[in-house]
Amino acid sequence: MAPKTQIGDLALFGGKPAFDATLHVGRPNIGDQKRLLRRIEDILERRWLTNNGPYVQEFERKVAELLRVKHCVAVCNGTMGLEIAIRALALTGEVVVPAFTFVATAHALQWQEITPVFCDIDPITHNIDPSKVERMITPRTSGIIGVHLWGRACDVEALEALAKRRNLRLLFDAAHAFGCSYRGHKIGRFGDAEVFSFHATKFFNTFEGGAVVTNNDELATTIRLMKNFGFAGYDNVIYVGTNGKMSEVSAVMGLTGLESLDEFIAINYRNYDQYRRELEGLPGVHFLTYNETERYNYQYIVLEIDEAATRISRDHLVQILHAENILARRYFYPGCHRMEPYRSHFPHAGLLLPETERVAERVLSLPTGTAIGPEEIRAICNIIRLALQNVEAVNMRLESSWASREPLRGLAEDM
Ligand code: T4K
Repeated sequence: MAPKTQIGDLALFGGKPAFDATLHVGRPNIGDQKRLLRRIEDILERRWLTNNGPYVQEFERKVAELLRVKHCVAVCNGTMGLEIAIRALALTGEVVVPAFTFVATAHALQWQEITPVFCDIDPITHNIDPSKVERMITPRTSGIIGVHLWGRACDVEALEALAKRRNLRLLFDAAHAFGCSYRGHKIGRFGDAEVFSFHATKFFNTFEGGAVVTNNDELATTIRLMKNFGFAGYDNVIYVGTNGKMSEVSAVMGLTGLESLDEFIAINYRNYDQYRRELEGLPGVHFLTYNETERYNYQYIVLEIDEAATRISRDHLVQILHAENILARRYFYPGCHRMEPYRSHFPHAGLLLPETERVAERVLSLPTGTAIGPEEIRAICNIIRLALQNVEAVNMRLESSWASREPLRGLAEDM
């Protein structure tokens, strides 16, 4: 692929898009297809499709072993995992959560008429700031949910100490953190429970799916009952429950993916490393940093665009990339507190969330995973470099397009 050399080559300004087919941030990783299909044939022959089938049991066993945690309860998606864990922990009233997360974290509470109380983040880690949690606690607070955003662990020690001191339950939304560690231990054993997402867009997926993991025997029993309508045996319902079961076909996708887990992570790391090297030295472009002593899955390539230094906004950069068929995402803009119903419930929440608001204006996620390779990454970085190194000319073109009211190609619907 020939590199673009002048801004007239950018698709937003009339050039040919760099890619004919769209590059996505959440392109699924798929393990050994033959093994997967053999397992699916086996499911069909056995005619056992769901309801705690043998593959789900094997998947739960293998995940628990991998994470060195006592219990893994597989569920149909991460959101349902959160909802069930929240209910099993008997959370009520208010729960402190970060606003800088995917909206499912907040919705899992609101869905059960529990109020998410949004807490600000640490601007470096993007995770909930334990020093700000305490002031959000009221007599109605029953728990805290930390989110290990981008797979980087929360300050678990500080949150555990705070939860203990204030007699609160502590749950972790570990949707991004499968395979990652905190102080040398795989994420999965912390707080009262942790919840993973195995959605198609996660580096490890079960089509749709998730898991609640815990070392608490009683909690695990409750979660198992709740995900299966509350059945404690044939004809015996002892809880209000829901249908949160993982199907056999999801479980075999998971079992097959587990066999390629190290390879997925190695490719994600290779991609991360290439992006970092190719964009190195661009003023105002910051990469997530990782602690060399921990393990990560590197599933999100997250940049922070500091407009004061780049002199082009994150949104204009996204627009330039979209025009090239590079579907960069603004995860997690604009923050849960600016989405409904929270925006209406707490119209001034942003005043207490300055770091969340600042980071949400700057973040940009780029495509990665097994669906792309070094050539695509080189082309993406070439476009970013070209735009940022010719920022004055780019801004002039953008301004004249606005002035003449020409619709700009590649403008995302919500910009
Ligand atoms: N907590 C956190 C912190 C989370 O990030 C999430 C989910 C949850 C909880 C809830 O877990 P789940 O209930 O989802 O298991 C996506 C995912 O749907 C969502 O799972 C994920 N976080 C979130 C960060 O990203 P969207 O609305 O951005 O998805 P969408 O449809 O725009 O897809 C993303 C990109 O991936 C697109 O460019 C298309 C591409 N894609 C998508 C699918 C489904 C593919 O190429 N192939 C596919 O099969 O939320």
